[in-house]
Amino acid sequence: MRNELLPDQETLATLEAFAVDLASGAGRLIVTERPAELGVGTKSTDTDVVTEMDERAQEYLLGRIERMHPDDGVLGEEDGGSLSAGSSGLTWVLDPIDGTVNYLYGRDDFAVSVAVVVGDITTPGAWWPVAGAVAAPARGVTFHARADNGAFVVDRMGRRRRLTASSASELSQSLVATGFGYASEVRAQQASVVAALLPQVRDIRRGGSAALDTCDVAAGYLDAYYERGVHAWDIAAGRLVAEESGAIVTGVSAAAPLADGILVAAPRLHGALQETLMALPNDGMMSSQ
Ligand code: LIP
Repeated sequence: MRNELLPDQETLATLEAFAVDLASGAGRLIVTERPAELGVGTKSTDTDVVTEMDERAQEYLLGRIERMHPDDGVLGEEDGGSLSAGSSGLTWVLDPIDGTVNYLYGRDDFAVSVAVVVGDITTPGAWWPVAGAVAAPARGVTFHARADNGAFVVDRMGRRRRLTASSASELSQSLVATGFGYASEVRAQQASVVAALLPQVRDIRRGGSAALDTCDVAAGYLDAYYERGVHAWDIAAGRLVAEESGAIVTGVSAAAPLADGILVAAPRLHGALQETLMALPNDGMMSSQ
């Protein structure tokens, strides 16, 4: 199904370049135009924050996509997750600031995630990212990929490196990232899962950005990342970067990404980690779009 929907490589190259330009441009905006007094609101809980720069970055992204690709669909985090369907068969999936709490606190691990997908973005297992970029302005890098062409990271000097997921195969030697929802009752359940996993792995990391955790597996900076409760906009671009690096991307226990969260792992580690996670108590997070 994916291959039937895949645009040709020339089109994909153009889409990838546009995704890089969009993510990098929004990344510059949220850093250079951040006001001294940052306006902050909340969403699902009082710790689920949205800043005025999340909204400005999404306006920037939507405006450029509307001008260049008026017939494409759009799914943006700050639209309350509402899908604006298009007629072209392409849907842009946007997280204007992923790792918003890190951005709020002045920590470096935040990113702008821009992906373009084919298929039905509202149904896990029925959509496939075909081009995308994750810009991490405080790190000075942008990760990017297009289908069947490999994954890359480019730095602020313009140096570009192909990404390859790690060769890790032993759970006890693996560096695993995860993340937690914003609701306290869910966090308590997620804590019990990570507490059971911790003695079985090298160590755990909690970075705060699903987009960067996913790209970090692609780059070999992590051996795996799992999280329940993330949304398509958090991981759509990072999923493609990871898949093109040779990493395996599935649900936590399901085959389809986002059917029950996401699991991104080095190819020789994925099976053992998924088996271990399946044996741990489910943290109760429902499927997410
Ligand atoms: C974040 C995710 C992260 C998760 C955080 C938060 P946001 O997205 O990228 O993986 O653990 O709780 O959901 O809210 O910064 O766009």
